[in-house]
Amino acid sequence: IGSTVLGYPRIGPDRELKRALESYWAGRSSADDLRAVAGKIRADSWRFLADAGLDSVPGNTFSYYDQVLDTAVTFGAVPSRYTELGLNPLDTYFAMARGVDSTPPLEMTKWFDTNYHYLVPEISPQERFSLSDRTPVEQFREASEQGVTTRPVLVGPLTFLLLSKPAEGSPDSFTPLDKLDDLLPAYAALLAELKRAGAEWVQLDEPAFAADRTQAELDALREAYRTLGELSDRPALLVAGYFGDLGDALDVLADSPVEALGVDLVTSPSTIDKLPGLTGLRNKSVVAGLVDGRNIWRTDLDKALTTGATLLGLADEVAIGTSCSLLHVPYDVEAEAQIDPQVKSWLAFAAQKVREVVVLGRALREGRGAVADALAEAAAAVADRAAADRIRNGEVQTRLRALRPADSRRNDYAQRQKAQEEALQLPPLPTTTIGSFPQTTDVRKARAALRNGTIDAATYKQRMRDEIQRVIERQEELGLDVLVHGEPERNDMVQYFSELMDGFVSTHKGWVQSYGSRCVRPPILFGDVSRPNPMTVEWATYAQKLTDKPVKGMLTGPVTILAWSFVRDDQPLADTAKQVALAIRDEVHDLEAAGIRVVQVDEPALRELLPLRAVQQKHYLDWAVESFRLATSGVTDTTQIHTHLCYSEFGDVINAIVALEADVTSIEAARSRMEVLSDLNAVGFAKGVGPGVYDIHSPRVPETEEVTSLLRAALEAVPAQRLWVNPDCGLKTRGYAEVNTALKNVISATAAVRPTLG
Ligand code: THG
Ligand code: ZN
Repeated sequence: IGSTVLGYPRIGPDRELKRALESYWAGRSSADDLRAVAGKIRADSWRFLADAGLDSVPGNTFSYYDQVLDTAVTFGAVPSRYTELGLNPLDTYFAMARGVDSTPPLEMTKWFDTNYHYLVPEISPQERFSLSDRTPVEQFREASEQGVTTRPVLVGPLTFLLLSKPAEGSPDSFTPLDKLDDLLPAYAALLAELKRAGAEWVQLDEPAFAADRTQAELDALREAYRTLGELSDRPALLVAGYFGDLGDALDVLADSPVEALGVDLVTSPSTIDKLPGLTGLRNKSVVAGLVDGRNIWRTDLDKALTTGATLLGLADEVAIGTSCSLLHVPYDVEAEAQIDPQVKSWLAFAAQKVREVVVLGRALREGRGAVADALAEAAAAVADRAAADRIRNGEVQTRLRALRPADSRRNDYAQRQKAQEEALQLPPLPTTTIGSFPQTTDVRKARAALRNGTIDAATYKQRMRDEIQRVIERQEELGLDVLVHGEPERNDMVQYFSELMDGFVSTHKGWVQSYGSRCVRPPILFGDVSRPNPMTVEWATYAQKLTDKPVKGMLTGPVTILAWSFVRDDQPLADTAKQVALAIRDEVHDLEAAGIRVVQVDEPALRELLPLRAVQQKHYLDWAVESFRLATSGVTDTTQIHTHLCYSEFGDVINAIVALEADVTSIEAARSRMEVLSDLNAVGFAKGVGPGVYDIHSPRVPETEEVTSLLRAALEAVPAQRLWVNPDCGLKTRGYAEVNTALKNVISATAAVRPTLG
C-alpha cells in the first residue's frame, strides 16, 4: 500500500457539488448537469492524489449525499416507502436523504464524535440484501479509464449494521446485526465484481469498533472477516478502524484472514504499544494513521517518522496513512489568501496532508535523506508554532491559574429562584423562544453587502437595528414573555463569536461538509483565548431599550465553541475550554452590568464531544460541565441563566445536564411527546425546564390544540412553577409565514392552559 489517505473531501474546492445539488433540487438544472459536476470533482481528486505520489489512491470516496446512505442503496436496503414513490434511482436516493411531500427522509445523526452527519438506514427482519447498485464498480472503472487504479472504500458490514436501526414494526428483540449473514453475500458479490474490474485492494471501514462493543459484536466481527477473508474471488482487503482505540477488535482483526489493517495512531497513540504483541500482523500490512484527518495542524513529521519506524518488522509492510478520511478537513490551505501568514505556515488541509503522507512514506522506505528538505521545512514550521509568542497570553494564563472552585459555583437554587421571581415577575408558564428569528433575505443581503464593501459598517449596523426592532415588535404583538433580539447579526454562531475573540483565525474557503449539501467553516483556535471587547452587549441592550419585558442575552457555550472549531492540539482540551469559558464569563458579566436580566448560554454540542469509550466519558463530562459553570457562575442571584441543548439523544449526558445548574434548560421534545421530561425527573432534575412544543425542524405549523395537549403532557411530569413554553430550537431556518402562526398557536395554547393551573 505504501502511502495512502483513507478518504478525501468531495464537496468540491469551491463547493461545486453543493451548488450543483441545490440547483438540481430546485429544478434549475438536469441530472446530467449534476453528474457532470460530480464526474469532474472525482476526476480532479483522482488526478491530484495520483500526481501527489500516493502509492494507493482511495476510490468510491465521492457521494452525492452520504456514504452510509450509499451503502444502504448499494445493498438494496431501501425502505418500501421510497421505492413506492416510483422515482428514478437518483431521485429515490434523494428522497431517502431529504424526504418528499408526505414521505419523511431517513433519520440523520452524528457520525461518531465528528460534526459530520449520516443517514440512518432502516433494516427489517425480512430485509433482502443484494448487490442492487454498482456505483463502486462504475467509479473504479471511471478512474481506471483516467489512468488511476483506485482502492474502493466501503463502509464495512459491521459498522453499516451497527449504525442502522430496526425498521418500524420490527420485534423488540431484533437488531440489524441479526442480518449479518444475509448481508455478507452481497458484500462478497461486490468484492467479486470489483476484482473482475481490476481492483487490487478494497478498504472496508469499521470505525464502530472504536466505541465500546459487546462480546457478541466482537464475535460477529470475527465471523464476518473470516467469511470475507476466505472468499477466493476478491481483492486484498484493508480494514480501517479509526476515531479511537480498537480495543479487543484489534486482536480479532489481527487474527483474521485480511491483508491489511488501518489504525488511528493520532486519536489512540497507545495502539503502538499493542502492535508488537499481535503476531497475526506478521503477514499483513499495517497502515499507520499518523497524519491527523480530523485537524488542520501540520504534522510533526520527525515524530511521526520515529513512531512509524518503531513499527518496522512488526508487520509484513508498514504503510503510512491518515488517521481517518480527510472528509473532515477543508481542501487546500493555499486557497486561503487572507489568513495571517505565520498561522498559515502552521496549517495543513487535505492537499497538504496528502503531501505529508507521501513524504513520510518515502522517508520510511528510502531514509530521511531522500526527503530532507521537506522534513526540515516541516520541523521549522512546527518549531515556529511551538515558540510563537502569539499563542501565549500571560494574562489569560495567570487568570486560569488563579481559578478557585468557588468561581464555578452559584448560591443555592432555592435562593436564586426566589430572587429571580421577584426580579422578573413572570406569569406562570412563561413563554420564550430559543434565540434566533428567521433570517430574512434582507438580512442576508445586508451581510453580503458589508462583505463586498457595497455598504459601510454604520449602514450595516442600522439595518441590523431595524431588524431587531421588527423582531421585538413582533414578539410584543404575539405576547411572548421573555424576548430575544433575534440574532440577525449572526451567521453561524461559532463563526460569529470566534471572529470577536483573540486566539482564533477564520478561513475564507475552509468549508467542511456537515451533511448533504450543507457545510460549515470551522474557525481555527490557535492560541490562548480572550475577549478584547464585548461581543453582544450592544445588540442586546438596543433590544432591551425597545421593551419593558426582559430580553435574553444569547451566547454559545465553551464546549460547543470547541466542538465546532479546529482546536490547538498542544494543550489539554480541558484547559482550552476554561479559557473560552472565561471569555464567555466576561460577556455574561457585561450583559448583566448593562441591565440584561436573563442570559442564555447554549451547549447544543455537549453530546457531540462525548468520548466513544465509557472509560473516558466521566473525565470529559467533568470538564465540560465545569467550563459551562465557570462561564455562567459570575452573576448575582437575580440574573437568570438559561441553556439550550439540541438533539434528542440526551441519555448519555443527562446527568451532566443536571450538573450544569442552569436556572432554565430548554430542550428538544416535541417529536418524542415530552418523554425527555420523565428521563430528567428520573435523575433528579428539579429546575426550570422548557421542553420544545413546536418542532422547528419541520415546516409543519402545529395547531393550538396540539400544543395544548403537549403542555398538558408536560404538566403531568413537571410542576407548573418549573415549566416554560418554547419552540424546540432556534427559528433561523424557518420562514415568517410559518413562524408567525406557530408562535401565535403556542401563545394561545399557553393562555388556554394557564387558568387550569389552580
Ligand atoms: N454550526 C456549526 N456546526 C453545526 C451546526 C451549526 N453542527 C451541527 C449542526 N449545526 C449542523 N447543521 C447545519 C445546518 C445548516 C448548515 C450547516 C450545518 C448550513 N450551512 C450553510 C450552507 O452550507 O449553505 C453555510 C452557512 C454559512 O454561510 O456560514 O446551512 O449551526 N458550526
Ligand atoms: Zn437547538
